[in-house]
Amino acid sequence: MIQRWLLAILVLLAPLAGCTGDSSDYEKIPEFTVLTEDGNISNNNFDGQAYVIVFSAQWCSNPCHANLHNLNLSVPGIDVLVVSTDIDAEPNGVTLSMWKDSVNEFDDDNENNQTLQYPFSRVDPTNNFASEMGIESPGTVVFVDSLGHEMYRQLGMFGAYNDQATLDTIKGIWDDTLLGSTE
Ligand SMILES: [Ca+2]
Repeated sequence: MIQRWLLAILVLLAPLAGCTGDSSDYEKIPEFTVLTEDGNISNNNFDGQAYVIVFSAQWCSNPCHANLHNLNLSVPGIDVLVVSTDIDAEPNGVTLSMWKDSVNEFDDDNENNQTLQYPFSRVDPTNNFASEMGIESPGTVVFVDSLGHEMYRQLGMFGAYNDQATLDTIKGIWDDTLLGSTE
């Protein structure tokens, strides 16, 4: 009787102990391939380095534009992959490069006018990376450490465009991502 009771507890605890496949509290993001106008990008392109994935879409201006520009204002030069969650290659006729242009125009009237160097991509409809991540809509930012663990997930806006507290928050998240998960 006692043994059966113990077994039940162990069965209940097993998924909690083994869910990440390693000793980290953070889960690895799934293997992925996304499509760009110049070819595919996959996990392998970021082997051994921390990076950020911005899930967005051609038709997402708020919070997506401010988040993208705040990322580059806060931590310029880091690797950021922009992914459209729309399975349509050109929603409303907007290509990936047209989309990138419109994101870059967002701050053209500001003193900190930027031209983002991030690759703009879209999910592969036959192997939808965003869905695998549980992301069904744009406006989500995921920070990935050098071992491929999801360290932080931002839903919606970090904060107002070019707001110093917001930029400091992003910097803190990135610094934690560089430190990585404890193994
Ligand atoms: Ca600009």
